[in-house]
Amino acid sequence: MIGGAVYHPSMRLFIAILFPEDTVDRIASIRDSIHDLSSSGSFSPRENLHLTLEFLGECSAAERDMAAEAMEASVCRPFTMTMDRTGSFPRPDGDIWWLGCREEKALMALQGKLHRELSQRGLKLEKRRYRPHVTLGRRVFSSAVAGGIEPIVSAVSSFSLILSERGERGMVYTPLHTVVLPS
Ligand code: 2AM
Repeated sequence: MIGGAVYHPSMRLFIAILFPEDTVDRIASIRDSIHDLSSSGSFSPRENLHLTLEFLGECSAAERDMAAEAMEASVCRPFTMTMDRTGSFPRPDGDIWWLGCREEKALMALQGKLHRELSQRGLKLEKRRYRPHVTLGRRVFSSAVAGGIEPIVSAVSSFSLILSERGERGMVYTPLHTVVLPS
């Protein structure tokens, strides 16, 4: 205790869909084709590929527990989702490259429900409209051309609360809590 203050450790959290291995293979191969046409960039390692449903930022242990509760309250049936295009956002220090997800009903319904359950519990959330995407690389200088891809259809059978920490070799993501969708 310093000056009467209680020390509350905080952790950077987000909620995401993690993909089955065959989907990760396909996403990684698209990432690699952009990488091969790039002079530089920081590309997401295979184990970090995910679709964020909600970014929570720095949270206390109590907020982490409320987030897990909100996740349990958002349970839905398993569904499929589709990734169908690449895109890039220009940045002066190199572009952000992503894989775009179709805004399908089941995916958007899960995100909407989760958003409401989290905000009802007082968690502070992003106000921007949700645009589902998988980040493939940052600070990328590339001659790759963004556009449509052969759609990747992936089964969603769970979603996870993930701890984000800066490791010696980049970001390390650790699932803390996973909700399995009952079929
Ligand atoms: P991004 O890939 O588009 O940056 C972990 O950082 C995950 O949370 C990433 O998928 C990231 O999306 C997402 N995220 C959303 N808002 C964020 C923010 N303000 N800061 C960091 N990550 C954010």
